[in-house]
Amino acid sequence: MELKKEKLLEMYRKMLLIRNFDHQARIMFTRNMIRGTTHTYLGEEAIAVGTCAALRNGDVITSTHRGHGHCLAKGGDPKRMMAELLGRTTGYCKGKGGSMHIADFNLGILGANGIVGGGIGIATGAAFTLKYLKQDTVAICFFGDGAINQGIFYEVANMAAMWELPVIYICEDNQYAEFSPAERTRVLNDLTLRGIPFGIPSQAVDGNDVLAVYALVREQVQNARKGNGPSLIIAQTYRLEGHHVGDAASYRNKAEVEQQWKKDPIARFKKYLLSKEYVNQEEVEKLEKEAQDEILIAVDFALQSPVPVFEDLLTDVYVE
Ligand SMILES: Cc1ncc(C[n+]2csc(CCOP(=O)(O)OP(=O)(O)O)c2C)c(N)n1
Repeated sequence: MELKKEKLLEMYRKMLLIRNFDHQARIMFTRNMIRGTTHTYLGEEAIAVGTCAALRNGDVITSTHRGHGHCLAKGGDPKRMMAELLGRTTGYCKGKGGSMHIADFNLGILGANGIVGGGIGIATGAAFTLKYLKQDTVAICFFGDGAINQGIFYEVANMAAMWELPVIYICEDNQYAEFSPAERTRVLNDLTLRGIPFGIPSQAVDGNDVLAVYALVREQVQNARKGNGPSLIIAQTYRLEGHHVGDAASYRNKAEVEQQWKKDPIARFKKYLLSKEYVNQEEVEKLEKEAQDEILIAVDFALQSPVPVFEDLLTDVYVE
């Protein structure tokens, strides 16, 4: 499938934004500037970016505790996201959510979620609403390979299939659920089997290949728009860092991680863009510098923004 140069470069730019965002978040965490923690999306950028590139306005997503990756891919503003991470009032949730709770309904970002599997029911409910309102838009549900073991997936999968809801479940199979490797959390390694009992078309894709992700998601989105119901995509990838920024990941060996770095989705896409002459070395470096600068501007914006005042502790956190 041939994509226009502008689209390809926009995809690369988004992947770079996510990588730089993670880099700055890690730095700020080590300087004790982030309360709690944050979970980097390092190595998984191709999934969020490939997926969101196949969407259009009106399509919605639900996300995970690695939410900033999905939100940036969907068009989220790095400034407001960084401000949220640092607990500032200019953040998406006025500084009360952190990276695990970013939402922007205007962009169709229905929320990142600290509850493992929490987005699965929300995306399915959103898909029901879209169908009920006779929209030809879809809901995308990002979740991890740990989350596919949660009961909620099996509760909603049957309903989604039965009612032919326009939802695409995208399982980011990064081989770990917190500190547990895949072989300790599943008997059958092939997660596409999880959709089969519900009659949900299920396919695996190389989650480090942004164009492969784009192609498969696009196909399934088109199916869903036509009313053909849900699908499950298992995007195979690897979490290049610890579970969260404070986790040194000493439970896995160096050789395994080094091997996986060779499949870095960003390096791979860059090589593709250069080899097909969509960009030359100078242009690619310019793009990289621009992404770096955009995130540094976001850091400055966040640091200059105020923290919430005590009097606002209870505003916006519940509905009367
Ligand atoms: C319901 C629930 N159980 C446990 C946790 C603690 N927890 C946070 S992330 C995580 C692992 C999730 O693994 P996975 O779904 O594979 O996502 P990944 O971290 O690999 O992206 C766990 C167990 C939680 N936040 N919510």
